[in-house]
Amino acid sequence: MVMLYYEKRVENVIFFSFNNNINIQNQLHNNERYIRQNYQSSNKSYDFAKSMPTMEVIVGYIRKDDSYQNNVKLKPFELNHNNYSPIKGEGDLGRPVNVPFNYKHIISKYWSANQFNLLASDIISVDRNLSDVRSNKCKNIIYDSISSQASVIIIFHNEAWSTLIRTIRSVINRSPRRLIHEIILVDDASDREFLGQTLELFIAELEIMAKLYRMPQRSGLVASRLLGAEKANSEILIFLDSHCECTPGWLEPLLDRINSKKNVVICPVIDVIKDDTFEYSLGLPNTWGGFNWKMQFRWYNSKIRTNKKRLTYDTPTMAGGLFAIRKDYFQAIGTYDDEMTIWGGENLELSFRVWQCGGSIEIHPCSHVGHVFRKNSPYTFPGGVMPNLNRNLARLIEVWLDSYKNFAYFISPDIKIFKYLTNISSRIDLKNKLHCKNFDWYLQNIYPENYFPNNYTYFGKIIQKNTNLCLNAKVGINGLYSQLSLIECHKLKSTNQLFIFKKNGMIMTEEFMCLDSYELQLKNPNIMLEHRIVLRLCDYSKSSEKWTYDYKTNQLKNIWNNLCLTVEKNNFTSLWNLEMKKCSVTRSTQQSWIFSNISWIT
Ligand code: UD2
Ligand code: MN
Repeated sequence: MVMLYYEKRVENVIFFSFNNNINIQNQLHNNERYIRQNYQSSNKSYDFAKSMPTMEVIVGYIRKDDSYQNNVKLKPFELNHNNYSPIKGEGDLGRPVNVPFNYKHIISKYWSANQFNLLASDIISVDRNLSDVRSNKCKNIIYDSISSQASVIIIFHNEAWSTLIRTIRSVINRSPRRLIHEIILVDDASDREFLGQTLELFIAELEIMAKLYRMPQRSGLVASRLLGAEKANSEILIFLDSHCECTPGWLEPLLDRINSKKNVVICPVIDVIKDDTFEYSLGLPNTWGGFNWKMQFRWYNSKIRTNKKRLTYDTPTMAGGLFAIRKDYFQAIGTYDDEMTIWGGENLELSFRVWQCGGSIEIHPCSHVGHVFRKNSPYTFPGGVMPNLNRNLARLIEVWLDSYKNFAYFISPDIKIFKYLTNISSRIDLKNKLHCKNFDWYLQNIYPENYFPNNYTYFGKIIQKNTNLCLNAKVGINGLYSQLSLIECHKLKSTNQLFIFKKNGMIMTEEFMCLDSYELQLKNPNIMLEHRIVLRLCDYSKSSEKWTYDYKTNQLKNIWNNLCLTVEKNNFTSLWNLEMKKCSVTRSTQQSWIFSNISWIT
């Protein structure tokens, strides 16, 4: 059944090429230069090693409101015109390209078509060099026992020319030839003209075997990757997004880990290629993947997950786009849920499945690949963004969340309707066949940092006793713009007022935020030190994010400073201030808190 389905798609196999040395790139790219001589990158000195690590990225996140998008519709000739026109040295070694102000309008015009700065990408050579960003320890490892080759699978839908080709060239330029069997491109029904014959001619000239398959109709990333995987002829599959750049030494660590462990999904460190300047920027070390209440993938790094016994470290989930896996293991574990359409959900689905069914997901700190992180999706979603995404998430939840299904629906009721519109029986059969463990096991053992209602005393509102005032957490992704306040309790169900009091004493809420207390550093030593309460990204190593609750006095005491959460009225603003004060019976009204347990189980 499944075979037939794909065979139908394969009718469209159109290309197969091998070893031809004529370089036709120049011929293909002698397009009109819209970037004139005066277009130069800034002379700002750039020291890669000293560059500040950044982790401002969002993956697996679609904004429902796209008000900040510019709505310029490009004319077909503009979309189909390939302006790749490299300027020598631009962006070399991952340096940023800074576009002069008078080009801002062009950048903005083309931005929505790709959700990145196409001008910057177009003046950087597709063969740009990148610095070797590995640690010395990584650089010194000699990989001489790797016995298998990889098929690198790159899927794309309406990718820009320069980003797609730079992805391919970076694989070729920075992988030992003996370790790459082939590059497989799968075009998910793009309609940009240069991705047609121009691309075919281009890959015909590549110095390693490259194949291009085309989906007959827009199907989404799962179906495209499945086709690529099926066509791959080597033992190991490596998936990449179509806007990546591999750095020196990226490949060997991935293959090496798979050599010693068969049932592993191994991911490189995903660094950031900035969407505006195309600067290659190192991500924070020890970053790992989790997910939030809405079942969106999230990066975290506040809790160190590195492993003393081996170089790779475990990650509860992966971002989804960049990973290596044995082909036979990929098949044994049930490839992808092939009813997931367009985009989203498949990364968590594969992550849960691999962990719950006996495998592992690991990140290799010695392998670095850059990815252009975008703040929004550039392409259309046939059928609409939310129907596609919510159906995928309903499938994920129905198959893998077990007793936590209702929690996910409690948080995102919009997803629930799709559970009735989609049939998951074949995936349940697979789960039974593989004897997979349940989601509670996964949360406790693989993702103990989770902020799901798991191993907890309370889940619900934190109310000031005898009032209608609730702790309110305004949370931002990666802790940005977060704020804790005491305001009127919401009647509507709002996640801002939901907290989990874990059995380990942590009070956590959405987006990995924790109630924490700290000492305010005052300049004047004669003034008494002040302690504050704050909403912070959970750290997991500090006693200041642990609390005890006294059932008799209803006081909430911080373990680190032994102070109690106290309400003070601000006489100037008439707002309620949250403070940390000595626990005392005389302050009982200001220090009494009630946890209202909310049931999400039914
Ligand atoms: C992340 C992943 C992405 C995928 C996604 C969740 C990384 C770096 N990226 O989002 O791989 O797991 O989360 O689903 O981990 N594409 C198609 N057809 C489509 C839509 C997308 O071929 O209908 C291609 C697209 O050209 C790209 C890849 O799929 O090469 C991933 O799409 P994306 O780059 O928009 O996803 P991203 O990086 O935001
Ligand atoms: Mn991507």
